[in-house]
Formats: sequence, C-alpha cells, structure tokens
Amino acid sequence: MPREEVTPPGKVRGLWGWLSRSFKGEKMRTTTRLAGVACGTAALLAFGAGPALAASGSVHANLKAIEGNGVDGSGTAMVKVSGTQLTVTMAAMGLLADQPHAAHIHYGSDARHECPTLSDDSDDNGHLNTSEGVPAYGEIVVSLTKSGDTSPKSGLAVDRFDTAKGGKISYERGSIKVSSAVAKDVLSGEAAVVIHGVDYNDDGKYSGDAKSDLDPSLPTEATDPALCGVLNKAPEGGMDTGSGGAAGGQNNALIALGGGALLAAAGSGVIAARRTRARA
Ligand SMILES: [Cu+2]
Repeated sequence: MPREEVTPPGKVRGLWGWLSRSFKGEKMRTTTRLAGVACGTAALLAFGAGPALAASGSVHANLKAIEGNGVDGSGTAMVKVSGTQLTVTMAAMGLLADQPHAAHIHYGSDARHECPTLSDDSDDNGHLNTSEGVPAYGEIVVSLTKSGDTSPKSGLAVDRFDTAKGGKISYERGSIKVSSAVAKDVLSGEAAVVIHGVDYNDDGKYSGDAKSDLDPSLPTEATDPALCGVLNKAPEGGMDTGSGGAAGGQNNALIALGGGALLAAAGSGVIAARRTRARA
C-alpha cells in the first residue's frame, strides 16, 4: 500500500485519512500535505517571533488644549491596532460648536513625539498653527474622517469630519486601513491625535483675516490645532483611579517571564482590564 506511506503521524492522522479518502489522487494529496507544512511554519513563526509579525495592541491619549489657542476643552482617544487595521474611539468637549473639526493622527520619525508649546510659536503671534506644531507631533498619517478615505490626502476634507454638535465630539470608526509602517508608528507610543479648529475672536464661527497655513482659502481658525495628546502605550495618570498595582503588576510579571511576545499577546487584555478599572 504505497499510498499509506505519505500519511503523517500523530494527531492529524484522522483528518489526513479523511482528506485522503475524500480527494483521490497523488497530486491533491501532495498539495494538502504542503499546505499542512505551510500552516505549521506559520504557527511556529507566530509563536516564536510574535511581536515582529503581529502588530497588535492599543494606545491611548489624553487630549489637552493647545497652548495659546484659547480652547477650554479636553478629550480622550483610543486607537486599537490589529495588523494594518485601526479602530479609533475619540471623545472631546469644549470645541467650537457645529463647525467641522479636522482630526488626525500625526507622526514624524524626527518629531519630538509631544504636543507643541508656545516655544514652537515661530512667528510669535501668540497662537500655534498646524505647521508650527509639526516639529512636535509630525505630519498627518491618518485622517479621522467619519466616512470615505482616511489617508493624509483627506486631511482637510471638511465635509467628512465631525462638526462637534454642542462642542462635543463622540467618534468611533473601525476598519481604518493603514500601512504596516503606520500601524507600527501608531503602536510605538510616539504618535499624536490632534483635533483642529479654534475660535480666537469668539464669534462662533471660523472667521478672521488670518489665512490657514494649510489652505489659504480657509481662515487659520479652521485649521489651527485645538486639542492634542500623545498616544501612549499605557493610560496616563489621569485615567488611573489610583487603585494601584494589579494591572501594572500583571505587566511586570509578564516582562519578568521574558516575554515581549507574551506581553504583546496579552496586551489587549491588559488594556481592557485597565479600562474597566478606570471606569469603576
Ligand atoms: Cu492634524
């Protein structure tokens, strides 16, 4: 019975036997066997080199008012990364009501990975425009539109951004496709969420003679940054209820176990536990 010779040992034997009986012929059997080998290799790689292959996890930002831009607001943002898909949840308040607010994830490999301060006000006008913030937070890498394209090209797609009804934004969007490089940058803890749109003259709309540094057809109020927060790997103090060490202890234990891979695998669970605790 030469055909029996290709039957592999062990647990898969039953399945293999079924497959062999189902698909008569050497060619199909060879293909099936090769597929089995490929799966085995993939599984080995996934467990052996997890963090390098599987870019998954969550980052979180506390959004704070940009210095000099007259916004009395705040917010939070959470970005869940699964491979090359992002799910972004964002909540903010204190924004100019009922006007479109461009919002982005910014990143620059040579940026400072922080939110700008008045020391970045290179034209010394007392406000920070979007360009003046770039040395701090980098360029747009994802546009947080409500529909359609989410690439940097949609950075000023004002008709597709949230209009902050009552000054509040409550945003959630999943399946935001990014490159693996952007996914990695977002997970690095060095990207930032920026919500734009301010009202220097308090007239309830985007107005004034100063033109936007991004699009001269718009007033600078429409595009100057309002809120900003760096997407950290762990929630900042503000999210922590102070109950202390359980989540941190869990992290430490995982690190002690030697596990970048283990930590990455457990990451989403740890974050979920923290969120639950923070809300409690
Ligand atoms: Cu932006």
